[in-house]
Amino acid sequence: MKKEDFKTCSQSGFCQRNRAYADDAVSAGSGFQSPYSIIQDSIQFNHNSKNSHVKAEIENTDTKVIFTLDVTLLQDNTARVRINEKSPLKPRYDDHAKYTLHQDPITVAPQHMEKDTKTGVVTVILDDSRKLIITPEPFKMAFLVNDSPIITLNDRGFFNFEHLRTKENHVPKMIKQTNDEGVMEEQQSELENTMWEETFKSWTDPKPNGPESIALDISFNGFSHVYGIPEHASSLSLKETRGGDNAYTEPYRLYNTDVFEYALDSPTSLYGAVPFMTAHRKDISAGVFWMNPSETWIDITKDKSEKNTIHKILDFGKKSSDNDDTTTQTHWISEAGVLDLFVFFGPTTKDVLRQYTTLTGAPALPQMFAIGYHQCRWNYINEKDVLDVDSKFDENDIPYDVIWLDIEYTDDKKYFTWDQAKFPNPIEMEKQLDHKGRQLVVIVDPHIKRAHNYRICDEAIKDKHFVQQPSGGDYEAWCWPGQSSWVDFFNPKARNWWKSEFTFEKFAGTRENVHLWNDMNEPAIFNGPEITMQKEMIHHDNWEHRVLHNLYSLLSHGATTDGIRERTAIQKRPFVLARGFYSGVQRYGPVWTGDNMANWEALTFTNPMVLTNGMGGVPFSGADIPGFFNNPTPELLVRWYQTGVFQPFFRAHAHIDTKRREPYLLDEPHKSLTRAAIRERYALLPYWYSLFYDTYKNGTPMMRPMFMEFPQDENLFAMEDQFMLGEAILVKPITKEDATSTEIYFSGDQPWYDMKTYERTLHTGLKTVEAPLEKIPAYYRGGFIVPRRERIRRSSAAMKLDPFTLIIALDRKSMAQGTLYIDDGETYDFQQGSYAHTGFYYNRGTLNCAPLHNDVASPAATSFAESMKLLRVERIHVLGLKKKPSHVRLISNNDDQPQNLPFEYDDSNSSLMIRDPASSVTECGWTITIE
Ligand code: NBV
Repeated sequence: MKKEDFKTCSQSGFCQRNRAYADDAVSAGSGFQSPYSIIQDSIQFNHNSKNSHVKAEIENTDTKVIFTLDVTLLQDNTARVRINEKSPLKPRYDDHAKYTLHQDPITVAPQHMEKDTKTGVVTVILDDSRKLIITPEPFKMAFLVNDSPIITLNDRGFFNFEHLRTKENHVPKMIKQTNDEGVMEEQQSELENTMWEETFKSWTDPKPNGPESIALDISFNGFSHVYGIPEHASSLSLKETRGGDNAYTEPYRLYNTDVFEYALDSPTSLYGAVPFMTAHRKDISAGVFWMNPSETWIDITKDKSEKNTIHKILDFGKKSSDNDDTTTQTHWISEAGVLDLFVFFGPTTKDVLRQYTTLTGAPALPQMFAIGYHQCRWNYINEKDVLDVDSKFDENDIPYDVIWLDIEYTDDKKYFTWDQAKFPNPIEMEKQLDHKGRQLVVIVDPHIKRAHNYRICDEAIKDKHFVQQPSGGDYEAWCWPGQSSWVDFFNPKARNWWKSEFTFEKFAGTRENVHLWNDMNEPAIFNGPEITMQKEMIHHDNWEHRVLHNLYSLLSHGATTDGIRERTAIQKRPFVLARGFYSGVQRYGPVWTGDNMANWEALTFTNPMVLTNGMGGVPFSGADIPGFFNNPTPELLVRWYQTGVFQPFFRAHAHIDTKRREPYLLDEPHKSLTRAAIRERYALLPYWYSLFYDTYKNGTPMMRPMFMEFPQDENLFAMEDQFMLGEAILVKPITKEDATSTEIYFSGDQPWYDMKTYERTLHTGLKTVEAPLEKIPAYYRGGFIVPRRERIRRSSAAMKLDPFTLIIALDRKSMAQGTLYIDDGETYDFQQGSYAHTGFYYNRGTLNCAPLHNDVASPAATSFAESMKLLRVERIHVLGLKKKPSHVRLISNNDDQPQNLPFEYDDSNSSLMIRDPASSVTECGWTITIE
């Protein structure tokens, strides 16, 4: 990475000012008091049966500027805190909510609200265990559970809201300094140098609005670990950034950028930004969402000292017995906009994620093909190449679902066109893929080549669809096509125009099995500051790029997704991959971790990065397999595929300068091992798809940190090299060269079963296990049932009517349960009830199932179940069955004559295999007994 191309905090004026503000507060110690106080007479309760606001005015007692405070309670243990200038010189950007939130948040009334007439302290009681307290002088807020403040705002007094001002009215900050002659004199602080203009490398940002940043400290009291705020190539449990063990020296930054050969283990910003953080400790989790799309920096420190100040000042009394004495203190610093903060009370990590996705939108349920294997390369050079690759997969019995075309398919990087020489008849090529149930993905970037007689460019110029320069006229800069302009997705007309470009008439050469890839949507600009757009450029309604930068990624992705959805009469769930992203992206589609390297360190970082995306409400993500830049060794390639099997987005991709590395090109044993890994992914598709459905319903990521399943086990709070896939599978990918064994940490007191040998492990704590190259250390968790499909096919489409295998991993009491979700795999009919959701229950020798559909008697549910009733279980493996049964019988509701089922029992691993019970997975009138 070229570090010098990207700013440090001290090279970013507002970050430097706010860090200095914090330093002043800390060094003044008890002599410091935040100048922000609530004007007590201004406190109002607007209260009715549906909603209630606590409104008040906050005064900066130094500058006398007045701010408005608006606190609301929302459904599902969520609170919102908004602060804006009361009378700003001009409006501050507050349009972010309409793009970020999926709908207007639903407010609820508190149990009780009161104001202490003497102190002005406001107490809002949510329920018997939760409340929030607002203290007026100085302004602070605390969110309490069982009288213990879990989250506190402005505890350290770093709240700083730079009001809009004119240069003439600005009162510069002066500091006393000794000059060269040793005389004390007053000088302007050097922080003043970047208030009205700021230079980085050859770029000068004219900053027409001057300083307008917002900062606040948020403390997580009694929490040693915080997670989330993707995207960084960093650890799962976030590191300290201002002193401490193994700390970074820079804050975590959220500013969407295209960082060439990005550094690992670093807080520098990458392509995406989600300002959502969760804290977890043994007894509780809680979270915050700092909804601000401008450049943002977050400092993290861990205070291991006694009680934090809010305890001392307000004496909230008892601390929860389960917390430790560490408080994780965070300092959020954004360049512009308003303060718009959500606090989630949890109490579990899964609750926090549900609360966050209720606001920002449910993760989209993808089409089935999207979770199969994707084969990409920069570039498959022509139609023949595409079809050759396609048939090589078949010749080598390797399943795959999607082949991808990178930028070279276009005519001179003019998106929505084809290079006629290389792709004279794309429709025919697509039909041939379709014939095998396969898909094509093509890339379309948001930069548009400035070229005459290029319809897209001509229309965009004519209708003013491009981002503008401050002086007027289209913004132009350099990108893949050469001189380019950028679509202004904030302009509703431009958005609609963009959407319409994906119709089959307009995007000639595409048909239904063609899907989309949005790259470079940070936006990446070759000759822009930090490889992106100058902050002074102008979007619709005259907003500077500065105030909305991170939203650009979200809106471009959203417009493409809408276009793809709307191009067919019967809507299909769109598939659009994007690189840049912001909160809410989960509504649209997957993201990937960008241009990684083909080396072991990069493979290692895929786990914390993808886990962190999940903790940031972005469950569908993955990394380029087996590393984008450079050529992987065959061993690295195999290990990367084995890892990718268990990560949500499973795509191989390669830089244009790399050697071809499609799995069938490998020598043995690497070819067979890679084939086996891909087949394992396909076998697990029913489980994956069922997990995606749960994620759509609840926001819980499919690939999740260990602590999410074992929240009480502190040994797991920073564990990132092993993870859970749903509740039922534990994975420890091998990310070290030459490894033949690895250590796995088994949590809980239930057995685990090796996914290949079915060998049972009853162990708590670390254990060394074998991990030769052919082995992916992965385990079924006792107590769970996993549905699989074992027949080997060429794509997921070909598996649609295949029967299932159930893996029943018994817990210590010989019980287990699991679910299977099925629908048509492509349309939105499931939202009308056309799906089957089946729970399987095993209880000491008896297996049966029950529908989990929320309206099981509805015509949609019954007709779907009826249409799919022939989908059957063809095999059952019961793991951890202590002794060989004498009979296995199937009892059907319609037929009282039990039927004996053939079975085999394996003494060596205590597993039972039941052959062809033929029981339906959508109609549950059957029981299997093991006697
Ligand atoms: O479109 C070319 C590449 C693409 O293959 C890659 O996946 C993106 O992350 N793109 C970036 C542009 C430049 C890469 C150096």
